[in-house]
Amino acid sequence: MRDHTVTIDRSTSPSTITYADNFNVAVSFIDRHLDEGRADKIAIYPVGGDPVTYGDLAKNVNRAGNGLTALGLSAGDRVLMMVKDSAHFYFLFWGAIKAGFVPVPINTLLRAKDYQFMIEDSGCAAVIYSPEFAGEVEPALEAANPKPAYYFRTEGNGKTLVGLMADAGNDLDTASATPETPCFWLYSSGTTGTPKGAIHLHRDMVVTSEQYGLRTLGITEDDICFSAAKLFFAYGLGNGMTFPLWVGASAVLYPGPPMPDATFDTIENYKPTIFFGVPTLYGAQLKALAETNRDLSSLRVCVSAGEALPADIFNRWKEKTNTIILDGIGSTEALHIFISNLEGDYKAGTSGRMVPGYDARIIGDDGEEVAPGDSGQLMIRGQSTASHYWNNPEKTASTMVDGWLNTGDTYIQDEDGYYLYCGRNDDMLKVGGIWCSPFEIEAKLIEHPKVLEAAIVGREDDENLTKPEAFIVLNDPVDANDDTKGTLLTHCKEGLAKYKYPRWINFVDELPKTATGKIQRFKLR
Ligand code: 3UK
Repeated sequence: MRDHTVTIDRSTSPSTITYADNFNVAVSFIDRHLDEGRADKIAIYPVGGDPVTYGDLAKNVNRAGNGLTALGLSAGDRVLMMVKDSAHFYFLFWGAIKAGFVPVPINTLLRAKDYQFMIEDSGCAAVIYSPEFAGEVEPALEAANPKPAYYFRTEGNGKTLVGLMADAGNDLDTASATPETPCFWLYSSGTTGTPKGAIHLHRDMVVTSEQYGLRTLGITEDDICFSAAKLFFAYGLGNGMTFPLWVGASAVLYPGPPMPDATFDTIENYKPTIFFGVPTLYGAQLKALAETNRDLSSLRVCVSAGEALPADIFNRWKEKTNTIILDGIGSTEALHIFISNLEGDYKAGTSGRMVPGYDARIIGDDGEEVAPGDSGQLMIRGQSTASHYWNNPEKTASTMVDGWLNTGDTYIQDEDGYYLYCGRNDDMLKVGGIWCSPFEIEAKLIEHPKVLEAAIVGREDDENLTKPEAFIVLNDPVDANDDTKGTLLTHCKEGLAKYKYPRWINFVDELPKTATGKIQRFKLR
């Protein structure tokens, strides 16, 4: 095989992937398209900006890589990027990889103290950020000790990425690497503790793009992908960048907050064929669609991840838009979705079946695989999982065990073989000695037309026994009264096992959530 190439055999399931010994993944995702005649095809539609062809993309990736090299970075140096969804994100990410540096996309919704932690923890050589995030990034740089050698904005006055690229050449030698060389990091979202840098290898994006993007979702060159989840999430990175690039398709990038109206405008204007969202957004979009009609007819399929998609949202979306939402579970450590529904094989309310190339085990308290139909800890194995956490041998040892990744989730494989999410291990409740899934109660409450969102946490009763407590956001705040409480209690008692109804109901204006939109139940406890 030539240097930096990969061969794929699709006659097998999973696809059989063979890498050149000297393999830099930037060649597969960027340069390959020039050889395959796509130089004039649009790779990126930045909303409000000029489209970027595959030819422009390859050239600008080279310029960014040359610019970073000219700064004086050394092989393996980390480049933290707080960059909005834009063509610059692509240029910087791939330019760094092709030149032998390690990009670290960072959540742009965080605060200065989070950034300071990541700057110090990563020991990065450079921090490059969109001007929009200067208000949080610059105080972090000010406070950081040690400071990175280089830090500047993507665009604007003074030293910038744009300036660096303008002074750089169009040709760049590809840095040597192997499929197992560290390629990029992602900080895990840290619902419970400090963020951990998950180290991903050159092969990881190939695996997710091939086994999930192509084989599971069936993305083709003719698709246009639009991800409401941002590129700095592992979920968005696949949806909005690596999956379309892998097959020579196109991505629509929206730089702002993904509110329902903005996502609808983007869909109407750019006519994407695949939309990637999260359950909370689908819920908010459905609420908006009750008042206005929007043309979503370009969509052939939608995807949901990040938290379990309630069957009720699946059903209402299907009724309203005539498209299905494929729920799948992924994680930062696995890089993308490893259990998923398919267009031709789905079951609402479940995460679906294994993605080709991944294995799962559901483990009981005794460390052994549980009997079919019983719940336990979900462990998964695949070729895209992070090799380790940066500077965190204890977390690495407890999460990555003998090649298996402990997801931290409780799952059941149902009688039809679909994987059913039962909650985070730490969120599961024992009620009357029986496991009780907070998610199941929430899904029941959300079914009710008066309920917008709901969260269930464990609360101790007079006898110090844990019982479920509900925090509910109503569609209309005027319903916050005892009548509604009674209605919702009856609704739960009718639809759930007896012990599962919420013993307390609180109406709240909003639920505490992580930047990724997951409910922070620990804050409610
Ligand atoms: C939960 C789900 C039920 C689950 C992610 C797709 O969410 C992603 O990564 P994170 O590291 O969180 C991982 C955890 O989130 N979760 C995710 N999806 C589902 N629970 N049903 C789902 N469909 O607790 C998991 O362990 O933020 C999602 C692709 C890439 C990702 N990184």
